[in-house]
Amino acid sequence: SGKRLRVLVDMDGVLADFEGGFLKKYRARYPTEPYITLEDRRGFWVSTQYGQLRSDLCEKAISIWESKGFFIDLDPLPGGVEAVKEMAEMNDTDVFICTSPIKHYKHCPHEKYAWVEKHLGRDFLEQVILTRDKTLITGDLLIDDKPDILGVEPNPPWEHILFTACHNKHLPLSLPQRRLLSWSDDWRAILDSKRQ
Ligand code: BVP
Repeated sequence: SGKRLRVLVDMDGVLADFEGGFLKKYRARYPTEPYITLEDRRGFWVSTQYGQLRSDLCEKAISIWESKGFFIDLDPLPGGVEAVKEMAEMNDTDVFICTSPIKHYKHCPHEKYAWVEKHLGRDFLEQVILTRDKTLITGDLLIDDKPDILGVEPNPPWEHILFTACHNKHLPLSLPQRRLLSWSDDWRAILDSKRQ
């Protein structure tokens, strides 16, 4: 009963393993440079932490995700593709993938669509939203690993569910924010809690 539930699901760090893909390609390209293990990652911005390690490593980090093949090669995070497919099959439920492309647009937007086609199928391309400002998108839930999701709309309609990632797992939860620890966690209960 009631209206349909609209779920927005982030891509990098929620469906696609951005951090793992980054570290693997960074170490392959810069084998003699220092790096930050996933255990030691802090803060959403990889480039910021690498810049703190040594200032020239900021641009070396950026060179990795600006390279052709970076986004399409990202591995799916465990259970994410299956969860999104199951969600999309649920009654009265609409699922959209809501992701921010990098400003270096040569490869990223194309590869994000290609990743969705590869892992979720061609029909799922209908569900892709590329935006740099997620506060403009309406929905009931936004499942995202970024702790602070800001934009021009001061009161976004969605509830942000913080998806746990290597960079945010030590953060104290700013109440009343809820977390999804992984796709093995009870995402169905979170969806049910928002149904009318
Ligand atoms: O396209 C991703 C990677 C990029 O920002 C986007 C985050 O999208 P959402 O997950 O919020 O949808 N990105 C960029 C940088 C540094 C840029 Br300078 C970074 O450190 N981490 C990161 O994810």
